[in-house]
Amino acid sequence: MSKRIALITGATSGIGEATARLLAANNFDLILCGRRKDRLHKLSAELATLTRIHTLAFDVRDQKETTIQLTSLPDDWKDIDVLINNAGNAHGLDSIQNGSVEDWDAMLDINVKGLLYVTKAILPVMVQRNKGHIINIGSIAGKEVYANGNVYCASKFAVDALTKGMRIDLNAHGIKVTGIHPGMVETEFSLVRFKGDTEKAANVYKGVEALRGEDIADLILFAVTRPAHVVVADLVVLPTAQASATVVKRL
Ligand code: NDP
Ligand code: 8X3
Repeated sequence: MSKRIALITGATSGIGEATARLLAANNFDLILCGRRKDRLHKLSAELATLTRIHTLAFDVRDQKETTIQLTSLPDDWKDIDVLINNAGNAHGLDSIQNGSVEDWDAMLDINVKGLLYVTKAILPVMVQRNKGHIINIGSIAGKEVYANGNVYCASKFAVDALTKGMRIDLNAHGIKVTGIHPGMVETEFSLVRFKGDTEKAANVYKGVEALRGEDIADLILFAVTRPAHVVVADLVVLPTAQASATVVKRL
């Protein structure tokens, strides 16, 4: 199969970074996105020995900037085959009565509206070509609500609904849409959720062999390498030690 182009949001860390590494080694040219330019440049330099890399630094909350960056790609980067909507985070873990509006805005603006802004900018070319594949990274938090998860869960339930809606609306255009919903993955996720508190972040994974970014990258590679007539619609993936959002066997 000839090389395809994949765009990954949130490629500077965790699941996105692991996916960039795996796809670079598996016949994909890559557009890597994130806000941290230093990390984008470092990853780009590393992966450029394997494939063509283009980097874009922007904040998915900024609709204007997102649209400008994604619609002014050079001609040889415009035909994006795979869009991986991965950028996102939890901000805070508070009850609804104690939650901060700033955290709520961050989660809804990044995880939901940011995903929509990116998708809107990429879709016209996919629709015109009548082909493409969108992978949305949801979460077990988009399948089950847990204590203090409120707005993060709502944002990931929205990702689940948008994934289903996209699959229906894009059906006529032959565009595949996949939802991948991980449980605990040890990345910078908890560090962001707890605003840089390394101890709280480390406690989340204490006594558990959590998933790694590479485990999710593996599923993404599986989904994007199925034959043309097959779409992986919806995947929930948990560490073996996790039975649900809150039932976790710890050593
Ligand atoms: P990380 O914190 O390691 O990575 C998050 C990525 O998102 C970073 O590359 C970050 O890049 C990017 N990002 C965050 N905010 C913005 C923004 N405003 N604009 C552009 N990019 C942004 O976490 P994960 O790899 O774990 O998270 C990736 C996805 O997986 C998220 O959607 C998360 O909700 C989901 N997920 C994670 C789970 C986990 O347990 N870790 C479980 C289930 C789902 P930068 O800061 O450079 O902009
Ligand atoms: C991250 C998984 O359940 O820790 O989406 O919020 S959870």
